[in-house]
Amino acid sequence: MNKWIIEDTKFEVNNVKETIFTLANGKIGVRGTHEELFEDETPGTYVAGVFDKSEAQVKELVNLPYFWGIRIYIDDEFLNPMHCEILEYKRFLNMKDGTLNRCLKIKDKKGRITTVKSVRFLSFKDRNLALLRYSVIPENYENKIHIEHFIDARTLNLKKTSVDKVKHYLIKNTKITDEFVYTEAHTRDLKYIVSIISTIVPNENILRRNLIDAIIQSHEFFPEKGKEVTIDVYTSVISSRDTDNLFEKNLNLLKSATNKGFYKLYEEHKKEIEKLWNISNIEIEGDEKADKALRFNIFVLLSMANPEDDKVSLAAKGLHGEGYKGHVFWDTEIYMLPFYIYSFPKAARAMLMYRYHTLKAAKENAKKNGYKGAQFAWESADTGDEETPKWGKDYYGNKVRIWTGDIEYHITADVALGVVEYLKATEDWNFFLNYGFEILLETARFWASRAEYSKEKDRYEINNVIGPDEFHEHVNNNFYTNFLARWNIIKAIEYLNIVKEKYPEIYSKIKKKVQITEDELNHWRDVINKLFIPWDKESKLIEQFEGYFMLEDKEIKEFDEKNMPKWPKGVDLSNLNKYQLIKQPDVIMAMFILPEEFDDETKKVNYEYYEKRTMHKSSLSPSIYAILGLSIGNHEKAYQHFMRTALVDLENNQENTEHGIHAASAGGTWQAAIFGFGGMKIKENKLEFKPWLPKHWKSMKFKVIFKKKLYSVCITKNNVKVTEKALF
Ligand code: IFM
Repeated sequence: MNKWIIEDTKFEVNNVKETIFTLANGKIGVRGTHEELFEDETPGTYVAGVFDKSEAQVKELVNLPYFWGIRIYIDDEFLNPMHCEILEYKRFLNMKDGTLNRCLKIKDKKGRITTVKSVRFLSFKDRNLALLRYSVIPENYENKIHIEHFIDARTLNLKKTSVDKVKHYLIKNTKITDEFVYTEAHTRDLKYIVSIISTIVPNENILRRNLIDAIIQSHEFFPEKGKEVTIDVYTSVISSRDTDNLFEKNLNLLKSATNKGFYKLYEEHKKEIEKLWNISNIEIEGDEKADKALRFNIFVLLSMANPEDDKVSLAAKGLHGEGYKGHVFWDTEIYMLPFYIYSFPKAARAMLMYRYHTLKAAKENAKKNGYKGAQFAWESADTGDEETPKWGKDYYGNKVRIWTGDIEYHITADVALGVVEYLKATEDWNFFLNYGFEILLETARFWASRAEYSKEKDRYEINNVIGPDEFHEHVNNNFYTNFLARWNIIKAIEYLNIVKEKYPEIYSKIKKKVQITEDELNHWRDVINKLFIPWDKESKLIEQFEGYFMLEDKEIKEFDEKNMPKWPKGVDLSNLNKYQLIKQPDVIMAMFILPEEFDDETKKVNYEYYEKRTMHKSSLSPSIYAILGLSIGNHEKAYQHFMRTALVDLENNQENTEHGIHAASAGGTWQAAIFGFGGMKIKENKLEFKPWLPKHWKSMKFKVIFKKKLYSVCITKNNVKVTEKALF
């Protein structure tokens, strides 16, 4: 088993594989459809940050023209592989160099045998560049062959749905010359422009045409029997997010790419991706399945980030599909950010800068809802405005109101947590003092205004919320929300004191900018002291929210063939509010995030209670149980949860991988490896490791960047070896 290769051996249309074989470089994402683009495939071409609304409920990441289309004609007759006998087929994603490769040998109805080979990549060096090499071998005939490259502008968002499909762009300014084809997709109401320019090498014998919904450039060959003919398709994609001067800029980019040539571009790309792997690769010796699955999740994480663009962040489904419409959730800060903090801090900073750039929208959001400070949107797109759709479907397919955008407030504290975690591990005070601090203060201010004072109980409460467990809506005093809200205010005051002492000038500047008064700080202190946290320290068991323990109790007893929980008998899926069953960790989530705040016994008691009631209906769930399980010594289950999260897409265990990758689960998988099995944490400003490896694991090796230094860690059964390495 090659540990860098994800293989496909069955030639078919399969929307799940399209997600798994997606290539993305943080700027562009292209789903792994076959080059021919078959009828039932769901092609997806996305550019980070390019959104549009038009008839959709909310803004969506636009599905742009598909630029990697190829068709072969033998004597002007289309050779459709779907109508041929498949003699050989292999497609593989090479995670090491970020290429998608395919080899297909087919026999058509006339007995002609043709081998077609392709390799494609999105450059990690020049993120605008997309390269495709396509070769044809007429194995047993000598006829005229056309290899046609097409850019398909028929793409739609949510193509397979009956009512939600939307065409988000119009094609304009198309130019066809002897040298290239050029086109622009103009998004309909947000007016982003995406410019696509493409050419074929060799550039002789090429016919270029503009059809109604496609541009084609085709190359005519007369090859000898058994002789391979090849074209290289160079495509450059930029958008009005990059420049105003789209045509000239893109033409120059294309020219410089063709001057370098395919091989040099590949080498440059490979060098960049190798640099990333040199830091982020994790090796597990003794468990090939876990080793490869973990690597795939890291590959996904590497594919999504662009350290050069701080006005976009990571979507819940990556650049890999249209699930959740390309929106950014708490998934980024809580699940994915730690990977970047410890392996790719520049990308982590860019993600946090996205929150800084959307702070204005978060402040407006708070104001609109009657609060102070900054309330980050539950789902956000380009501007940071709230983009959660109001309507969705329940488990029976019935139309239901979605309340998360209105009342799933905890994201505001999650963003603040991301800022603090980043600072702790990087000591990037420049970021903190100029941007992060303001986020921390404005989010604390939000919580202080969101907490309602009950005179009767002489306490603050946060009522009518949704916590991380989204089965329960409109609950009062959700443990996670209240705990994190209080933490957020405590941290803001703590850092105010640190900044006051260490950076007095910045302190005065910020105090003025944010306009914090002593009265306000006194109010914050009052909220810290009196915010109700539903935690009975005697029993150790924490109630997820007020009234949770009164709900009907149904424990999970059965699991399906993918080892995922089955609904207990008799559960009404349209009224999950009434059971203690939960979708994903909530109390346990707080313990994962702030582990120092809970003793081992409390963690154990709560883990045992909630684990039996967690349906893992969100892919965000298993990784947290893996990590918590390890911290309390529940090793066997921890491994099971780790494999669930690591295989979420490779085995499609949530049964929705076709809609895009589970990006948070990818981050959670990394965290389960490093914080869980590796037992890594920051203690007294230093890294500490308390590992535990499953019986069959011989070793786990990884690297992390901590406070601008690179450390290589090798964990075996009886030893942890940490070595400092040079950081380039
Ligand atoms: O943010 C998550 C949420 O926690 C559960 N539902 C899916 C969202 C996006 O991944």
